[in-house]
Amino acid sequence: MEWMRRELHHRDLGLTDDQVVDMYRVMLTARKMDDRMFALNRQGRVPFVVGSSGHEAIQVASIFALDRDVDWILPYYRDMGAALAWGFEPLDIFLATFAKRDDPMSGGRQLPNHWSDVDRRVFTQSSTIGTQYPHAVGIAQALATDGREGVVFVSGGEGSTSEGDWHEAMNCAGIHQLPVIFVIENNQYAISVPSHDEVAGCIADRAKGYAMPGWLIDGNDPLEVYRTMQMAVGRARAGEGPSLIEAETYRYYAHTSDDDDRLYRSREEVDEWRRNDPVVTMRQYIIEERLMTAAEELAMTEQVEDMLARAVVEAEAAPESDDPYSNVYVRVIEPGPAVTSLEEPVEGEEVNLITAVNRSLHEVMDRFPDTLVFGEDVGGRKGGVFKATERLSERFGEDRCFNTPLAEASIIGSAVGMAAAGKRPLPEIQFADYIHPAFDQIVSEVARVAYRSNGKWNCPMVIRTPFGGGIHGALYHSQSVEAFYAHVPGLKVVVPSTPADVKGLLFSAVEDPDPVMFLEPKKLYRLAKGPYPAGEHVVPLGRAAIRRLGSDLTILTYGAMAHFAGEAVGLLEERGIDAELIDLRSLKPLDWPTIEASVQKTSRVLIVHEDNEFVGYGAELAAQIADKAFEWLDAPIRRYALPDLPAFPYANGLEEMVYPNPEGIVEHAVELAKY
Ligand SMILES: Cc1ncc(C[n+]2csc(CCOP(=O)(O)OP(=O)(O)O)c2C)c(N)n1
Repeated sequence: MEWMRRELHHRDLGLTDDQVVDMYRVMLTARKMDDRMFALNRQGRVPFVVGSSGHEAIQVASIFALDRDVDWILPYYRDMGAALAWGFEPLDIFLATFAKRDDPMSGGRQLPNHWSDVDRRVFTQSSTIGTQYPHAVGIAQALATDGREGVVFVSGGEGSTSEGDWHEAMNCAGIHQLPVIFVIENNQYAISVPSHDEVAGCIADRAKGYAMPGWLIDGNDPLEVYRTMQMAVGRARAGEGPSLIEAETYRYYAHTSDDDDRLYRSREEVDEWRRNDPVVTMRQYIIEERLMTAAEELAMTEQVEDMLARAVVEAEAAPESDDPYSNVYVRVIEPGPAVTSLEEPVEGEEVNLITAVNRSLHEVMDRFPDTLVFGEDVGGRKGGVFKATERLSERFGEDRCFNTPLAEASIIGSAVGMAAAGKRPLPEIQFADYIHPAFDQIVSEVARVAYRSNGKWNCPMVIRTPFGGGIHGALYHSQSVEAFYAHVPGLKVVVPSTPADVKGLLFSAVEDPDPVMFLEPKKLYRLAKGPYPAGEHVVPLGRAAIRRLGSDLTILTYGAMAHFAGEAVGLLEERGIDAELIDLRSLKPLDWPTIEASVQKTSRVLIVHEDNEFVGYGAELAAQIADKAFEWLDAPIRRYALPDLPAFPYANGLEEMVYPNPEGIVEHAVELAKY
């Protein structure tokens, strides 16, 4: 391997002598910190560390090209140099390494090096490879929409470019020509997988396909890094769009303290790369250029080492982390008093559910100027496959209601970034059946932002999606997904079943600081009609509605089944059975007091939903009732739900055989009442 002589001079790039010395100081600090961290790990004082040694040039010089007052950064776990250059204090980094209470990034909840700083626009990172890229795009989209200043820097290893999130984010950044700089630190391995088993062709070349320039550079040369970043930053600030930089580099430590790199690379190879050690060559440059004398450099090294030694002592002595509970939600909704009567009837024009969705979106966008509505087919004149977003683009502009590429992970991932940058996103997933590619973004990112940043960041958004069967949508247009998401701490889940509840719950969801899954039973889009209240109408999250008062048994349900159960209770009445019907509306948080009061009154419970019975949402209801209200029961808790089938089959008659219906509800209720 031939290492090229450096041909660049810092003054030609507009860097002052002091800036170059400063750059070197940060690179040196990163290297020394790494050495300390691995030493602490070997001494058994910290359980896990991730190294950055070898990457200092690409990390530190990149940041020097940015504006720390307006730009945003999303550095990945290996970016110690970037973090230090951005202004993270070594003490804070050591507090995170020791996972102490005062770790400002996560309060000891995350592994070390998961950067986060709300004041300095460093968005909280997870450990999931690649998920940060759509976040960066969403932040840039928010900045562009508002005409705000700022460039977004996002980095990752070459392995991360194999993830779909990376491609989706590159595509989206290219489509909108957003001010994002993708920096790929290609250190030749993704854990043990060499880059030739990871990447087909050249990463930088992929930029062309996403309508942006791509540069392949020596990532160990800080001046080359700085020069390339200057070009990328210049483009972004001038509104010329995104850039991709692939920086060839190498890591000197193993992947993490848990990895044994002798199993996949030779000492000779490591030594060869050490001949182009960015810290060593930068030191040579500084001395050759007479920016410092050797004695001054030695004094600087000692000073850095002293400072780090003190930071380690202080961090190790700091109080332990002791709070695993807080910040799952930004707003914890405490259970209210039990609902024991019917709601006051609402007044308004009679509309169907889809009209209510459309009208509510119009009202919400009108009321909250920071809301954005987007998804597949939602923009333009079409206004969604169900017309839920009809005329929103026309009324509020294509900046606030727009089409996205067919890429669910990036629809949700970019919403995370928009929320981080102060917007209230309302992403739409066209059918719940197609939400699965976004599962990772919803579960690992959206739901955890508040918890993992110890409450420093939140992720307010309303994810709307039509779900459920009964419309001959077959296996891929009739799935129910509520159980997947109700299972996830950090999410709230609602299912409206009347036009009035659509409006009331949507306003509550948009005003809530936490992410809300807003599941629309599409069977009811045209079937369910009811008054749409004009003016202020809010249905609080966590409050069920009693649709019929009764004393013989309680039917617990939601969504389309609330509608069918409404028919069933009429039929039951004819048979002399007085059923109470509870429409849960809010699956998480759950209105337990209302359920409990009803069970105490009726002593019999039938749970109805169209999702699978096995580990369905009803299983949780049944478990809670058995657990907390067992003494009140006079009969086993019954469930009426989809058997263990993958959604509803298409052919005439097949769906009807398994889709829960009013007659089936009656049958189950009669049997239960007789028990
Ligand atoms: C989605 C996902 N899959 C797998 C992992 C486990 N994992 C952690 S780091 C890593 C390799 C990443 O390599 P690369 O992106 O090249 O970055 P590097 O660590 O080399 O800097 C893997 C597979 C993960 N964290 N996330």
